[in-house]
Amino acid sequence: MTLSLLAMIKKIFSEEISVERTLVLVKPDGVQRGLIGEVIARFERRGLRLVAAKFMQVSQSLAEAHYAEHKGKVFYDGLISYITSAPVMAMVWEANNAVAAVRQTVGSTKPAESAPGTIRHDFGLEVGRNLIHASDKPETGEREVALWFKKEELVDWARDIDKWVFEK
Ligand code: DAT
Ligand code: MG
Repeated sequence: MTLSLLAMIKKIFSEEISVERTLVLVKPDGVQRGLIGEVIARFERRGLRLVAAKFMQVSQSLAEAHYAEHKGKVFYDGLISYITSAPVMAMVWEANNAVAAVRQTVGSTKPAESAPGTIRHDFGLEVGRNLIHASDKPETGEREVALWFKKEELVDWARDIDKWVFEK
């Protein structure tokens, strides 16, 4: 009896749906290589909903705030100079369980190890030129969206096709 109750609880949690927002950046190499449209097309066709977008030059202070968790690591200085070296396309995408879905489409951190069909695999070779950023956890998504966008830049909207993408 206790076991089946546990199993039921597990099942409920594993199928839990949460509407999430995730920050996506087309990094300077992606912008320079003309891949903004390619990246947007992949998320659009997967069914995610665009909530905000801006094309911008990243300041030193924003770069440092965004990558604070990596301060002190050997690649930190290179990471900051890379992200501030040319404009980025910053976006917020929304869906049920958006964070995991977007990370899956993005691929793993090192392009050489990411799965075929992912953005990092299909367009990249090196970790220091991995084209794209995506929030890694729902809490990170919330923090990063708030860091990069003002509340009034986030557009709450529904699409006519939402019922054909989302079951609930
Ligand atoms: P991700 O971008 O997949 O979330 P991360 O948060 O661990 O990866 O690191 C942020 C960025 O830092 C990553 O996109 C590229 C760079 N980076 C991470 N690990 C690295 C490493 N071992 N050598 C060089 N750059 C690295
Ligand atoms: Mg990360």
